[in-house]
Amino acid sequence: MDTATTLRVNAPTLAQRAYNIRRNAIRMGEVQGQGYIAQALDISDVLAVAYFHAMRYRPEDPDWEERDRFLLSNGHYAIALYAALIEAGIIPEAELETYGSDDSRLPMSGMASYTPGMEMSGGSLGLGLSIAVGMGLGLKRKNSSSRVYTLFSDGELDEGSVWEAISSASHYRLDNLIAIVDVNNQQADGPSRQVMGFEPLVARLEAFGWFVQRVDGNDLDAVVAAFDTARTHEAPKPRMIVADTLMGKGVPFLEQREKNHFIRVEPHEWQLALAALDAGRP
Ligand SMILES: Cc1ncc(C[n+]2csc(CCOP(=O)(O)OP(=O)(O)O)c2C)c(N)n1
Ligand SMILES: [Mg+2]
Repeated sequence: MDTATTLRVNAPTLAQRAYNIRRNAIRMGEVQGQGYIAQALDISDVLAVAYFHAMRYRPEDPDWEERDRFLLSNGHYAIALYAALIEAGIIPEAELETYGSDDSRLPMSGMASYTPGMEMSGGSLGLGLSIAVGMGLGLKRKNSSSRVYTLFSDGELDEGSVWEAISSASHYRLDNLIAIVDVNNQQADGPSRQVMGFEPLVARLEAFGWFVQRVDGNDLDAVVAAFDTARTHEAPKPRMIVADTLMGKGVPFLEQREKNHFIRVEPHEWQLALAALDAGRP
């Protein structure tokens, strides 16, 4: 067995990566005692596939020109992205303890100027897709083979700017753009479909000229297949992955909690959350 083969055999599986991302997020949540934990748990499988299967980047050089870009539009999911960036070795694990504190590089809402690997500041919702369109266009004009990945949330589908970006991405035939929308059916004011209905989402996006796949965003095999197809599909269209997810995924008592948008967890519950996650450890 050569060295490369040995490394591959010993590399953590995607399921282990997703577990580690969830664990990092819970540990950061404990530092503040509250936060967007349920979203971090629902999107960890997608982030594991993005960072450990699909994307091209150099952990030791986050600004490497040839990297694929990952734009987090829903800035309140920063805790999830930090958890993935720590697992990817872009941010040292020790910084986890500083989450949300003064002078930390890990503020509660993502700031591109503070955090290595954070490509945009996304606290004001509805902007990421527009920025991704501009970046995708710019990369094409430079004849770059880098791709732009962007994650946004179902609550952002309420915003007109998102639909403008959806129009312009297909107008410019941005086949280097892969967008993922987290359909967890939750937003600040209640269940997303009740606040502002968006179904039939696949048909709508297809009508706007996108290549669309819809998957269970917590089924790693399905997510891998969707990312692979998004990368290799030949139509000159932007690609959307509609990921249906379960808030709190992996921690049963958080999966069942109502009003999961922003949770406060009692001090003793963090250890229970880690224990519940451990019970399903891959
Ligand atoms: C432009 C803008 N409007 C309102 C907010 C306040 N806000 C923060 S998170 C959020 C909910 C957005 O929906 P979603 O991301 O689907 O919620 P989640 O799935 O995280 O519960 C809102 C309205 C904001 N950050 N930006
Ligand atoms: Mg949501």
